[in-house]
Amino acid sequence: FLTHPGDLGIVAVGFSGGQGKPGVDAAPAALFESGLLDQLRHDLGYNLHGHDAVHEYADLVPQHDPPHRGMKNPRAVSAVTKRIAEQVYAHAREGRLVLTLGGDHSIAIGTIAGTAKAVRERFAGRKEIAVIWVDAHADINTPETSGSGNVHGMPVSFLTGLARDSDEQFFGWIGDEHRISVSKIVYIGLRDVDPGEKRILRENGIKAFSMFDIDRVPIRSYGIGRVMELALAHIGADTPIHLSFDVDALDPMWAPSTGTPVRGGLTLREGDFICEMVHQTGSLVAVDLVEVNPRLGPAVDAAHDTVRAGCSLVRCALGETLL
Ligand code: B3U
Ligand code: MN
Ligand code: MN
Repeated sequence: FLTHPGDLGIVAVGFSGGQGKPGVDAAPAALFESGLLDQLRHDLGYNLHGHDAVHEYADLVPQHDPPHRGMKNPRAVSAVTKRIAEQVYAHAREGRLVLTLGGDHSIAIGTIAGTAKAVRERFAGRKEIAVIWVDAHADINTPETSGSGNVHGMPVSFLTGLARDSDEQFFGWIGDEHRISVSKIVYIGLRDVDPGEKRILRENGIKAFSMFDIDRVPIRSYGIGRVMELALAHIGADTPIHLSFDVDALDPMWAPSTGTPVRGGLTLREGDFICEMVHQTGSLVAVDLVEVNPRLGPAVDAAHDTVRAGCSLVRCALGETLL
């Protein structure tokens, strides 16, 4: 009801400044090399737009970028995410479903800001997007609660307005039209949440399904099927959905090549199922796949396996398993 079925805008982001490990910027090229674009075009039948370039945003990354409020590379991340917001907005305004391939998770500041703005405009301010954030981490630190200073651990706090800065060069460009309310976020897959983040989640009543909730042991846990029912019920019908999928939500068994792997995660099948359920709603307006780092991993096959898992998640979100 929202997007032109079949038109897919792609934003390939070769950026790693939201965290410290190089290589996550090489993910879009690795996903393309493994055949993702052909799968989307030929197997799923999408018309692709914007897929011919991997953006590196070198013109936006300053030589000297000292910390601000403890944030590392603050000017670069702010400027790059501002540009990504414009790119995603431009696709969404044309009625395209938007697929963003990261890059680290700081880029979701841009992708979600872009879809939030486009959906507000389309519905004359009467509709807000919901965000399904699939991740081992909550990424809701403020600059002040963060222990690492890495902005990929902060995107949700900037997007909800829990963190703000009046200076344009430090995310001051984020306006009300870009923001989402805390009631419209649902987390799935959490298992490595900082003490300060737990307090933020609790104080703001944010809906979160941890790995405990997903567990297959039928004691107090729901299992992934019930978790998805509850997550989608929380969002409500007829709400445009932005799916932001951090590959580290998957167990390192399936996605070892990522900056901060955490054991005890989702199986690939559970990850695919989340994506399938979101696709089935018919309300999907944007998908992010982030934190694939083909330069990391214990074994030779690690990067290959992780890229394959990433492609699978994207295909499921875009409707591959519909018969
Ligand atoms: N919560 C920690 C660790 C972390 C967040 N996101 C990832 N790791 N991938 C932090 O740095 O804020
Ligand atoms: Mn993340
Ligand atoms: Mn994560």
